Amino acid sequence: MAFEYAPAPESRAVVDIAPSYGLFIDGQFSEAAAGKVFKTVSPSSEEVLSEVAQAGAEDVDRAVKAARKAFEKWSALPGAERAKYLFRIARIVQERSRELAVLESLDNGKPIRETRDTDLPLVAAHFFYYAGWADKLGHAGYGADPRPLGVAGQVIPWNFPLLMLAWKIAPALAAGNTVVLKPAETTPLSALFFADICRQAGLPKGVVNIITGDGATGAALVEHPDINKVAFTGSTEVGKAIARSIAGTDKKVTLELGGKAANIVFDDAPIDQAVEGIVNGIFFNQGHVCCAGSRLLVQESVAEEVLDALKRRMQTLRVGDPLDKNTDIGAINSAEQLARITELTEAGEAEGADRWAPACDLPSAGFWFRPTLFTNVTQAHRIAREEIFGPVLSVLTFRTPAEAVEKANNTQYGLSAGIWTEKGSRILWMANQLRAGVVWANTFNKFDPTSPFGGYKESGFGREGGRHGLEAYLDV
Ligand code: TXE
Repeated sequence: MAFEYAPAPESRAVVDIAPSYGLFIDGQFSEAAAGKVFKTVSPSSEEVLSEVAQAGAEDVDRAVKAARKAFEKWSALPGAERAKYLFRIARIVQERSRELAVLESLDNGKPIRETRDTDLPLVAAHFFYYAGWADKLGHAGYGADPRPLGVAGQVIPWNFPLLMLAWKIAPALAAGNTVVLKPAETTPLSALFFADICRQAGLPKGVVNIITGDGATGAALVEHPDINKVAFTGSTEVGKAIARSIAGTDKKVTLELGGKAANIVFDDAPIDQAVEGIVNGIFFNQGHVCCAGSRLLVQESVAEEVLDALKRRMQTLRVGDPLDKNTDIGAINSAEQLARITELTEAGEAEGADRWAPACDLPSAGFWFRPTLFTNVTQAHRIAREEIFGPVLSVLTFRTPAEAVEKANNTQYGLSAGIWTEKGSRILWMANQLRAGVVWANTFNKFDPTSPFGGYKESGFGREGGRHGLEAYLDV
């Protein structure tokens, strides 16, 4: 009898979620001035996890004032002192990573294997990395004494809640700024747990403030006159609205927006390895990834072979309970996102593309979507142009490298791309031709705190990560 490895599901009991949370302002949790709250639910069960304060303009103002007051002392601290706090935060994240991984999987819906093995290690790595810069800003290549910008207003999405927080808070603090951060309305909990980590690390009050709320809260933060820097990750539509709203002010801004990445497979690529890369490219994190490889461009001569292997592999993907260590694809983050994915996939069928998905049982409660493949896709189809932000892959073919480049670049976006080939010279040529901020070769969705990340075209501007990520928080 074949032995099937079935580890026990991760225990929900490792995380203690309070029935309600306030806003974290000036080192204290407090209710919103208007007393408003909203519920955060687990997308895999629709269970209400907690009730969270809904910040209004008055609360935003209080948080910005706290950050402004804290800025004077924080920016004047020697870099080595700021580094100590960041190192301490990184270590506490490591110590509490099991608890945080379960929390993130509950609130977001992503598989525990991903929160445990990808999100949490990267969160700690970003704090360690930027801690290392805090006393070396004079050596970053921006002059002997680069200055922090002041108070940063940061708005993050729901797809990597804690990791997006780390991308934004770690470089801001290392450079001497203070922050007011707003997590997304469907995933506020890990940011609130992070507030507790700041207290545990003894971070001076007001250096990090967490305000929970919706788009209106985000807009109030971005438009607050005493913010010096806006950092936003989210939809291209909201990114453009933010750019318009701060035009004419002296606020600095970085925007990390949508994508429609091409994952390009040449006929000399090792097929099995490429298939793993295609699967990782689009099904990692349910495809809720701005740099997801959502368009597969496969060379015509191997298209049939690649698609056969891909379908076989997709049949083995397990969709279900995020806390089950066997799960490959978790829950879709919200009913709204599920509706968006459903609408676009229906449009794909209506426009004449062929839809395929492996048979699999989906849980009755919660928000779910089968891993889905579209063939017979043309560049004019909506599913080839618009960001679906779900586990849905659109397949196109090409004959020559030049045609691959032309198709890959035929998009309003320019965040990432992947190339699968044995030829080093082709990788270098393609990487130079592709209008994408990140180009992966024979891998996909690899992240590292030392590398800058960001987009061309409507995928946004500015870079996060690496030395360039520091520049976004310095007057140079
Ligand atoms: O994004 P929003 P949504 C894309 C993806 C997805 C679509 C919609 O295609 O299907 O966007 O997702 C805050 N001023 N991405 O509706 O609305 C909001 O509260 C200031 C790609 O969730 O952009 C949340 O905290 N802030 C993306 C954050 O912006 C505002 C990740 C993102 O929400 C605001 C997420 C306003 N006017 C979605 N309106 C990526 N680049 O990774 C909303 N917000």
